[in-house]
Amino acid sequence: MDVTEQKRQVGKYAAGLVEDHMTVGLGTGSTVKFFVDALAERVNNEGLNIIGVTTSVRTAEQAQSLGIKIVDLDDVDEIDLTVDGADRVNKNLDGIKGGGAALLFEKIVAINSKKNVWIVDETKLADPLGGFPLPVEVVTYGVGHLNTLFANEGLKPVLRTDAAGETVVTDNGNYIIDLHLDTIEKPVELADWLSKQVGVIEHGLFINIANRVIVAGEEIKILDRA
Ligand code: ABF
Repeated sequence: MDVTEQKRQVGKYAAGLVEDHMTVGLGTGSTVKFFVDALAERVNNEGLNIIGVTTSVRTAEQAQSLGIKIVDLDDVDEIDLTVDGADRVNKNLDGIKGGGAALLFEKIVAINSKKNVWIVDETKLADPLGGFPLPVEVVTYGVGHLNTLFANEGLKPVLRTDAAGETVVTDNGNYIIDLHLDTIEKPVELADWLSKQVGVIEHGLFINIANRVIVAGEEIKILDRA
């Protein structure tokens, strides 16, 4: 099964987890795109009655264009279920997220959700975490100095630019510095250190957040947090 088919498979599977009257967190990324498509089909064909809270402008645009009602996070008391993607997941169900530059709103939505489910293709599993740069969302002012601090710590920082070479600006008007680490042996320690650095808004280490990870394949694998 190719990766695109895997993404479609788990996207559709996750849409089946959504129940009537749920408030649903809608993540960001190419796998979640399939989830939102499948969820919209249920809304439009089965009359599934839900409201959505999104993690990026692009997910909001997709969901609204397909007829899913979207509200602001502050319009709901709590989110019943958030479905999101991930760039890497380890055996503890901790992950690297932010490849899509949406990590800040993803983490805000996730911590306001009763349950967080990640949908991933098989290529995302990595223990220890690694094989994908760790995104860090930073304020724009003094980004050069923060980059130097990361470099001096041996974190191999690269300010994220787009295909045209323009600096990527997040939905919240910030920059992303990607840390090109080989493996992350101590994610909790690194997360704590990053959170203490002045100028860091949020990082892409999602520790103790996912309750369940759905892994695509010939047989879908369901991994639950112990
Ligand atoms: C999102 O899912 C982002 O955090 C992450 O970059 C993205 C990766 O997943 P996909 O491969 O589905 O685009 O949550």
